[in-house]
Amino acid sequence: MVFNPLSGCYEAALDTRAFADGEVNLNVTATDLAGHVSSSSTPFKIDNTACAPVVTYPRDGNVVWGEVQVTAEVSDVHLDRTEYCVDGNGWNDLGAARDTTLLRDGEHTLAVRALDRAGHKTSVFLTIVVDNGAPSGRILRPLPGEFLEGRVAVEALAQDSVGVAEVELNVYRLEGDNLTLVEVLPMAPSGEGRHEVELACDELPDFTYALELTVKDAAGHVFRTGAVPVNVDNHAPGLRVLCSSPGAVLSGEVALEAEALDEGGVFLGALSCSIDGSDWTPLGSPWNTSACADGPHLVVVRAEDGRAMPPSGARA
Ligand SMILES: [Ca+2]
Ligand SMILES: [Ca+2]
Ligand SMILES: [Ca+2]
Repeated sequence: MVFNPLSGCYEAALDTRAFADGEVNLNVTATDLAGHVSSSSTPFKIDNTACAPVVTYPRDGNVVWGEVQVTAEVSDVHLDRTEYCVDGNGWNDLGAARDTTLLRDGEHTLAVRALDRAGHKTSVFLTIVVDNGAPSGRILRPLPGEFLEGRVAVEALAQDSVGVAEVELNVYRLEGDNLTLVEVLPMAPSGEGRHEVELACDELPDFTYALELTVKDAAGHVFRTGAVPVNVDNHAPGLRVLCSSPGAVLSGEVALEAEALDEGGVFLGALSCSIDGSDWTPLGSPWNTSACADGPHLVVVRAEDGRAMPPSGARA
């Protein structure tokens, strides 16, 4: 060591970078001309390395909701503290949970910084996506109570302030108030929030069903519409005239009777008849043939189901 007359001290430069970070002892020994020796030891800390925080949650681009606990790993022998900050609005201790419901849904900047006792400070920045709002949606078509047959395009609107992750159509068989799940169909986006799927009504027994839309967002929030009832009817009713046969000779008062059946037996409407092209009247009232001229007449009996399928007729 070299004596500095200005400071009155012996001095020597010490390059701490030659030592590992940590606690060290500095020993100084002084020897006089007579050979007397005196020494002293001074502990001190060396820290040449800045902290490097690694954020373990949330990760860059993660969708978060509710209360979030930011976690990070920091390796530093003289770590002072680790803090985080959202959108530059004040630093919080890493142990303090963040209530994301106080933030608007969407992208935010999360900064995490670690400080050591040597004054090193390192920050990392990442983007988080806050999503606390539930999605919404509705079935655009078919309409409630609509009669369906064959292959039907079901169209729905699904929306979320951040993003829709999944849209499904639940198909239930509807008996009274009882819903029995028949199938779940994933719906594909078709632009501007619209989603579509083809419903194979021709593979379903004729009956009343209920359609329900399920919309999920990336945060796992689920929205369900109410059940929309629809009627699947793929078959026109069948009809058999009981009172007469084609070409029969009739006289006096004739009771026109017929038997109608509809697939599933659920959508059969009233029977009606028309004589010689007259207006349709309910079947059941007797036909007084004496009011008609002798000779051939055309009797058409009609059965309708709820969908008002093209009539199935029988003639006499
Ligand atoms: Ca350090
Ligand atoms: Ca949402
Ligand atoms: Ca039918």
